[in-house]
Amino acid sequence: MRLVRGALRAWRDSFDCGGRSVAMWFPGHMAKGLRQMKGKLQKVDCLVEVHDARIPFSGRNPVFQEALGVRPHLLLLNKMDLADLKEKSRILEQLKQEGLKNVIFTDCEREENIKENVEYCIMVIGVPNVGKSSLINALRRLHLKKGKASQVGGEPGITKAVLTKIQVSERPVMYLIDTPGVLSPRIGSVETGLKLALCGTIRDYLVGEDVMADYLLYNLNKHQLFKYVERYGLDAPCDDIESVLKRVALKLGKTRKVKVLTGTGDVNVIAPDYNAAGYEFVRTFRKGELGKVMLD
Ligand SMILES: Nc1nc2c(ncn2[C@@H]2O[C@H](COP(=O)(O)OP(=O)(O)OP(=O)(O)O)[C@@H](O)[C@H]2O)c(=O)[nH]1
Ligand SMILES: [Mg+2]
Repeated sequence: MRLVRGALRAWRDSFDCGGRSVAMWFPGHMAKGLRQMKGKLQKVDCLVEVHDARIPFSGRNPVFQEALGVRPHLLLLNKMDLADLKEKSRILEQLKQEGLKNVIFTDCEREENIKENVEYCIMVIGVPNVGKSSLINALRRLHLKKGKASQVGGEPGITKAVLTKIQVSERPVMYLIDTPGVLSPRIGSVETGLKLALCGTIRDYLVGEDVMADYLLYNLNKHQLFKYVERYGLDAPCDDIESVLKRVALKLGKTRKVKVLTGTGDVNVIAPDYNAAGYEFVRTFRKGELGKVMLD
């Protein structure tokens, strides 16, 4: 009942990025990766661009189209298990208007959702941490029953160079080329940057855990995803990040003892560790435990 009342409350309907600017989010290995990708293009029949299904429109790299657009292009929206796809047809229609007709949704943590490809040598491209290497490993496991060929990890920048081709199927013989995630050198807006950061595509410290946690809270409330209320023992949904992180910190024991000097002597007070709480909040969201989202 409390939740329903909360849901009728007015939440922020836009997010104040507080005068932040789009920081330098384009490390050197990405420029090198893009050069290597162009160099391999002659041997490639088709491109598979992997992107995060929670942000089908935000943060895709236009440079891929400019530099590699001479090959057929398939857009694979991965991590569908974390995305709210109620409006899938709207998303597909809008992508079609942008010229993207070949779009499939996948979940690389569960193999049955991986569609079969019929090409021979395919380059897998996309922004960091969307699941390019996971896709290659999952296809190889599925078709060849073979173990991991490409390293996977929960942080952006795991694959640092264009790898040699990896076989993923026997009939037809098919190879995939794994590539490093390459971010757009021109990220449109701070909000796009925040979406990319929440999806784990940009390193957290470049954006700041505090603003990411606040942007997450803004999104959860906007979409009335109130799982966080019960999980962290709040009385009702709340749009104030400091109050929420305080509850997160107390619930998870992320607190520090701080000595406070008063007129009558020193006292120890328990102070919440807001940074640690913010990190936990975002990490829990990334695992899908605060609900499925659509950030675009
Ligand atoms: N929930 C969910 N997680 C996924 C899925 N696919 C990949 N992941 C996770 O996403 C993270 C990134 O996966 P990678 O395969 O390393 O991503 P990448 O695109 O190769 O990343 P870079 O090499 O850094 O560009 C890992 O923690 C994977 O376990 C998926 O379909 N669903
Ligand atoms: Mg990788």
